[in-house]
Amino acid sequence: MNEKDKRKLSKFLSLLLRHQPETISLTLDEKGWADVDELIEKSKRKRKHFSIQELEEVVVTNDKQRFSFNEDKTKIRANQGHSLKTIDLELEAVQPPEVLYHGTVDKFLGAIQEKGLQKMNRQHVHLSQDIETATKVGSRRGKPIILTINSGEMFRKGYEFYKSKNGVWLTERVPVTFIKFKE
Ligand code: HQG
Repeated sequence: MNEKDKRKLSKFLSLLLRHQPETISLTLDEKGWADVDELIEKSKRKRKHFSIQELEEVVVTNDKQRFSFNEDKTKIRANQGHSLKTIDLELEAVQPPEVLYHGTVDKFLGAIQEKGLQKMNRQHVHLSQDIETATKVGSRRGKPIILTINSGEMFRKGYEFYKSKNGVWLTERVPVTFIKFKE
């Protein structure tokens, strides 16, 4: 598969496995798993043709490791990023590093200064372990602005943090007091 086709398939999988499985009448179980055969078959009906080998290639080579198979590769799910409210990824609360980062853009700063970081359409607020990753996340929307999050202090105050299988830090919300807006 060339890079373009891989990116296309990855986007299609994100749509189905995180946001709108109904696009192809795909069933996700409560933990977000879709049956691989059903996924391939129902995609085909919508003229999206791919083989199990191509699916495997996308899962293995994906730049952000967005997807996982179960042990016998009969099921697939997204590792994070869901907007579907009922999916439970069985994430375990873990202790975060002292600081985490969030990449955003200028136009959201006013609202963030007022309400803190909110999960918006997704299940969690997404935070990055390093500035480089946060910069990439912010750049999706324009000139990136990096917020520094006092995650250590949040943790000591009882806020829960989760780390997705692909290394994204997740939390319910970040109140303004734990956000440093300028270095
Ligand atoms: C902003 C990508 C107004 C927030 C990335 C962000 C990530 C607020 C946007 C993953 C706000 C939400 C998630 C508030 C937060 N008022 N705006 N109170 N609080 N915002 O896409 O973090 O490529 O849902 O700053 O790598 O940008 O999809 O979140 O700009 O891990 O795999 O509202 O998506 O991964 O946007 O990105 P998103 P995000 P994938």
